[in-house]
Amino acid sequence: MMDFSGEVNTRAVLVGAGQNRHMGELGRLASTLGMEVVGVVEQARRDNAGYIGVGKREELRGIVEEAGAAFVVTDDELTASQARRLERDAGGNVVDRTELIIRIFEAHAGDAASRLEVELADLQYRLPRVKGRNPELGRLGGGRGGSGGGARRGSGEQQLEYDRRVIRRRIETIDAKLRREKVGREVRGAKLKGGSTPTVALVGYTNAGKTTILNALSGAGRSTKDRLFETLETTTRTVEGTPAADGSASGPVYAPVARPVARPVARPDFVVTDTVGFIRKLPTQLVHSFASTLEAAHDADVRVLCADASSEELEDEISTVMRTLSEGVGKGEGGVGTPDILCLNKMDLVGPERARELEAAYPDAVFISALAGTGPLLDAIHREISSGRERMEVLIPHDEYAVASRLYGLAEIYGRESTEAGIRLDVSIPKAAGARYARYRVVD
Ligand SMILES: Nc1nc2c(ncn2[C@@H]2O[C@H](COP(=O)(O)OP(=O)(O)OP(=O)(O)O)[C@@H](O)[C@H]2O)c(=O)[nH]1
Ligand SMILES: [Mg+2]
Repeated sequence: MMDFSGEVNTRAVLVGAGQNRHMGELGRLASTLGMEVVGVVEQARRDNAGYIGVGKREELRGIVEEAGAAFVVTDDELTASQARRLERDAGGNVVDRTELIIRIFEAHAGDAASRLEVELADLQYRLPRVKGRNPELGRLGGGRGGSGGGARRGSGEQQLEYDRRVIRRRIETIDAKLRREKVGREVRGAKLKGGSTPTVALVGYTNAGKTTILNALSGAGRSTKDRLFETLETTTRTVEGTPAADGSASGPVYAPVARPVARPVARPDFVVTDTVGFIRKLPTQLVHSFASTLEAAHDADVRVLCADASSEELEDEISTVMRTLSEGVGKGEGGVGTPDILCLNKMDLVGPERARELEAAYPDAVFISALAGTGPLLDAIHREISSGRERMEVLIPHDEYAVASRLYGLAEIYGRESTEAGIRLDVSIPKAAGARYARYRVVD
């Protein structure tokens, strides 16, 4: 494995070919791994043999030598032969975009499951690229058995076959293990679904601020960093029902049903899930690392697409996320449902003119700065939650406080009055839970 830290030479030259180049992002990926970008070479046309044309490879060699670069980093995944040719002609250690992202995942993987997912991606990446110990030696070994073509088969090729077999076997073992874990997750998920607490999934491009939003909503202390793929596990936290803004939730506040108040005095709990960020040209080998992200998006009652409003590539980043949600990663399951809320974050970094542009371009979006507060997002989430809800008035006898406290967990409460017969509540609750409270319903 390569070591990008310490005293080693971390200088890298970036190379991009074809129309779909994103050198700024490639630079951020490289520096996330600790590389120092010392040069950029681009070509509008992609060369099949060596990624960039033969003349450009010459030019690249000059830049690599002059800068004393150790790495050449390409913006696309290369085949084994493209990488070999580029390395031969340009010098430096060729690292393609896929390997770069897999290495970042490897460096950031925190728990056993995500390490296993990354190992699988790494093996799948390496399988078609195994070079035997030294294939050239196979020719020298001479005819050890067999005739004709068989005469070429020497120790180099046998080693190659052996290496591939070992990799394939390890792939099968990990694949089986991850499959078993997925079934376990589904069973647990189905149990959770049995409850009526609404679920919210935060999805989006890497570095959009999803974890910062989760922390702001729930008071969790998950790590956030200005680097790509900081989060590699989905995490779920409860956001407790917000009490009334005026702090009078416990007092006798009551609004008549006939005159609905704009804001409920109490809101239900929900659970919010932070997920792994997406990126363009997402390596298909990482399909397992995104499985639980796609599951979370699929299972959620409310999907929030978080985006970095200050990004110059905002539109492209939103459409990358939309596409990944609908098509999946590699052979992964897509079609997980479209987002319910578009949340444009980091508005503190956006000037007033651009802000007006964004408001015109995304009229339904919620604009926040997660560092300053998530109020508008919280309102939007509760609005979405309520849309699957039913408004009713109930009277719960004083001795049935277990019923009342269960109701507090899932209801938006618009009015509350303590009467002799019990506590009278004007609530909105999930339609699915409506039947359970039918017998407390007050019909005037
Ligand atoms: N200025 C500003 N910075 C923000 C805001 N929200 C998040 N950030 C910063 O943006 C960086 C990325 O935030 P994260 O919450 O880690 O982003 P993420 O979407 O979870 O990223 P990944 O886990 O890598 O996919 C961090 O440095 C945050 O402090 C915001 O509203 N304004
Ligand atoms: Mg994160």
